[in-house]
Amino acid sequence: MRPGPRPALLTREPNNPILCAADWPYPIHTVFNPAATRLRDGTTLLLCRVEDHRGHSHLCAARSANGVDHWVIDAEPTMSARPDEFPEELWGIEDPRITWVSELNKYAVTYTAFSKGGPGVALALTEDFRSFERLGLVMQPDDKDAALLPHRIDGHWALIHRPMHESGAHVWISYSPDLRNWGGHKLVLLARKGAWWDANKVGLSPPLIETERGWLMIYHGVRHTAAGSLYRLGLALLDREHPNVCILRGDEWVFGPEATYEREGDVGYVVFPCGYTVEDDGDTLHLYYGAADSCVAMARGSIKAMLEWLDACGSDPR
Ligand code: BMA
Repeated sequence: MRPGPRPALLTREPNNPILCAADWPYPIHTVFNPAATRLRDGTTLLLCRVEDHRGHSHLCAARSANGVDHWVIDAEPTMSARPDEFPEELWGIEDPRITWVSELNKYAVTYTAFSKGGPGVALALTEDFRSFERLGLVMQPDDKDAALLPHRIDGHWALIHRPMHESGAHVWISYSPDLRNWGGHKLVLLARKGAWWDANKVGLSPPLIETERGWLMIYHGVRHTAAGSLYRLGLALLDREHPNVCILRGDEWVFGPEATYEREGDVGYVVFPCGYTVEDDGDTLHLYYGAADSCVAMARGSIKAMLEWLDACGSDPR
């Protein structure tokens, strides 16, 4: 055990929550679990999951110069479910993640498409967050928490995702030559067992963060209790050339629901990030997360400090 107080690797923005339903230009029930990216001009774009009064979700973009306030929200849904052409979207589209793919000069948006067959992973490409080219379901149900890596690994695209299995919900990676056909499936991160905070169910939170040391993964772990589920965040590091290999994993969670807006809402005790941006210093992370499935909040962290924490407190799970 390491002596001293737990380091605060993520610090909440004092003005949290930064976005809520009352901010929306049209009637909505809740807004949460946003994807994030910085556009070429430095603007922060959040692609938020918005739940309507049927309980169905769509995606809506909010833009801000500083990534904290003065959000300009699209006047209408930015990306709505289109169940007529894509039946897998019958009950809505949820929890997007954005990856800038320089080879394609496009953003890849992975999201959960929800329908009678369960939640599956869908992929769309966009240049401007106004029109979207759908590639359809890339991972069949039950599967979610997916993000594309920003470039090919050994000639193949790579997708992190989280299929469900009776042995637990673990993080996997799959490879594709063309973004349509996927194979080479490999297990990346196992949910632990028993009393652990990340027992039985883990999943990728925002897309992987590429560093010189490897791919930094912020993942969520779910603890089932008599009162419900507790969603917390942990850290792992994946090998740079072989992202299926986890080289370091922390034992302790680094962020969990503490603030009132994280503990009270439609689904209390949930922090659920789907996106981050990196400031101009190349190190300061803005982590955007849904709080209690009800609003959007932000926390700041340092990539360097997270890697140092993994060096000090993590271990090689192999
Ligand atoms: C997960 C996802 C998230 C949600 C979380 C807590 O399974 O569906 O969208 O925030 O549960 O309800």
